[in-house]
Amino acid sequence: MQTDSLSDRILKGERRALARAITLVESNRADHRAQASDLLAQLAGSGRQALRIGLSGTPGVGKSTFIESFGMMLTGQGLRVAVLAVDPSSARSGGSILGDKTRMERLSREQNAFIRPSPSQSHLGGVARRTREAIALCEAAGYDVVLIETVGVGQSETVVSELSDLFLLLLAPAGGDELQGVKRGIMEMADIILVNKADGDLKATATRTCADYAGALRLLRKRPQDPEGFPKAMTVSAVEEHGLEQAWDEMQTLTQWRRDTGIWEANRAAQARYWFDQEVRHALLARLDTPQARAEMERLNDEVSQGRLSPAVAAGQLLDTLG
Ligand SMILES: Nc1nc2c(ncn2[C@@H]2O[C@H](COP(=O)(O)OP(=O)(O)OP(=O)(O)O)[C@@H](O)[C@H]2O)c(=O)[nH]1
Ligand SMILES: [Mg+2]
Repeated sequence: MQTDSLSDRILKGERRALARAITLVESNRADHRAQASDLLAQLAGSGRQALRIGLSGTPGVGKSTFIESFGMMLTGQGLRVAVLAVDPSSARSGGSILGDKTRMERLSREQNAFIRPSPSQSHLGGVARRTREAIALCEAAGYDVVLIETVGVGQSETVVSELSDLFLLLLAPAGGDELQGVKRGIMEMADIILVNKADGDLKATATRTCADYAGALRLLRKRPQDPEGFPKAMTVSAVEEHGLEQAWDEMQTLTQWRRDTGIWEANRAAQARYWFDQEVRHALLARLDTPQARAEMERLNDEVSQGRLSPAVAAGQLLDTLG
């Protein structure tokens, strides 16, 4: 495959080239990895940056519906929108991916939109790297907004928040009891909480839920990355397309403030350091996963279990053989 022409086509914003490049970064084949690295290196100088928006929410809260409505609103304003999904677990079946395609039917037909369903599950480190590289490709292809969706299952929120400039938490209207159900750590990551389904019979409950979360957010420790009034909670209806423009206004206000204060750049720099650290750890673990290392570990295991070596000394010997 000629990565040269592929990079040209990506820079021109060709969606098929972008899709092919993402397939390349998702591949585990060594020759594909090498091509992907070349390609990313060629595109690194494009200087293009998108607003990266992470979006999390429990199954059925309306993530797909929201992305479709919100994405349509953005493309309606002339913006180019890419949608990526992070799914580190096997929780999502193939059926849901098909479901997403039908749910995002309008957006998937939109010229200025690019939708990439989540690749099949793998370990979190692999997913994070592939998503990071896919984001870089979307930015080089000139997308203005990259939406990164994840289903709220715990660890994947951390990955997504470490990949995004803004983190949205989508919640459903609920009684007061369920407020406790959102883990504090996830609340602390949110820049904006959107209580979806604020329509029809659910509208009053959604308004109440929103007020509850607004109260809960005020109780959290103030974060340096927030101006007055953030993080905030708002109601939206993805189906009736209410509140989407207000939500977008708030996202832009927050982004502008963070850019003006230098927090935006500092956040990206901190994320780069975080991923560097993660990559080093993963690479070190991968070295334990070779036949030689496994055989050596097996041998040392016996020594340790028979009391001939202490665990610490055996570990030291093993690490020495890794070089
Ligand atoms: N009333 C109402 N229903 C909504 C709204 N948004 C989504 N729904 C409904 O909620 C259900 C789930 O919506 P999805 O968009 O598939 O939710 P999701 O979060 O993507 O779900 P998963 O992909 O399974 O995690 C569907 O029946 C939607 O029609 C809304 O704003 N109002
Ligand atoms: Mg969905």
